[in-house]
Amino acid sequence: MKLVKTLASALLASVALATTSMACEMTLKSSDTHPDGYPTVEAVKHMGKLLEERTNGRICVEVFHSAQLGQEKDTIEQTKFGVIDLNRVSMGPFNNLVEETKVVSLPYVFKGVDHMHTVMDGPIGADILKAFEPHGYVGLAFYDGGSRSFYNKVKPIKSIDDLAGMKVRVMQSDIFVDMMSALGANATPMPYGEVYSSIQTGVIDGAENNWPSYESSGHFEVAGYYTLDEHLIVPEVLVMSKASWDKLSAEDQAAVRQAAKDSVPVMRDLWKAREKASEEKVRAAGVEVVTDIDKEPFMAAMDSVYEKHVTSDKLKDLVARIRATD
Ligand code: GTR
Repeated sequence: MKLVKTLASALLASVALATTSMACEMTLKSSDTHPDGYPTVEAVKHMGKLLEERTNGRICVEVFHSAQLGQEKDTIEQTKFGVIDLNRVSMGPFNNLVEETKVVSLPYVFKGVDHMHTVMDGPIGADILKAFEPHGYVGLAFYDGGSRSFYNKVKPIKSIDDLAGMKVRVMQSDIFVDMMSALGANATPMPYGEVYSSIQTGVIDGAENNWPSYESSGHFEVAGYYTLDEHLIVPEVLVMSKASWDKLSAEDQAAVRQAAKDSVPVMRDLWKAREKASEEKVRAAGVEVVTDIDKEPFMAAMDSVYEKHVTSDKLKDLVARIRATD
């Protein structure tokens, strides 16, 4: 009897599985470095749900979270070749590939998160999304990445002087390396997934990120000083492989674009809630947070970064347009 029951439930389970996979003619593979439940992961899942509903279950999305498909820089390459269909990454690791992404990765380029939203939701954002296409990607939507601040395990950073000689991990882009040099620190570009152990073993003293990443990565456990200098507000982007995109009908392409667009407000709500929850968790864990930091000297130190990286007319124009946006 027990065997019959087991066989029957196994049969039912396989029928259920077959029904789900049969319904999806196409399953788009999506990558994210963050764990399940993180706002970016949930936003892409939401996008997938919308797409599945709107295509009567023909097109589905499967999100591979927690860097299951690799670290961001590698997944960006795989996305170009269509091995990965969708990818949610920071714009930082795209800097050396898509020039236009550099402008939104410049320190203090935005006046705040609201300003970033206005810029990215408007014509400048539309131009940056389009800029991905000649490089093998279709830019679909921008997500929030909050503002990034420094954390380390040595001492509270209360002024630029405290950063002198510190070894700080940055995302893999020359802008961030030069940003750290301008602040008198030693930049160590490395993949996100290596940061925790590198702080633990002393390869680096600290890194920089937003509240949700500082919390979800566990970095706060090994680097207990966080200074809210908010030097970067780098939006995140959801791209699709141009190779995968070209396999879709015009109608399905429009459905993908719309579903991605519709996931943005959902992401922003999730983000706001997660920022608060992460801050609470980190503070409760006893992290020392420096809030009364004078940002002026940090901003002033960035001139050299702009001089070095904003050289083409295209980038100069984009920066000017961002600055002219209220
Ligand atoms: C996070 C961002 C990730 C990744 C990470 C990093 O804030 O969401 O996409 O870029 O930072 O520092 O590498």
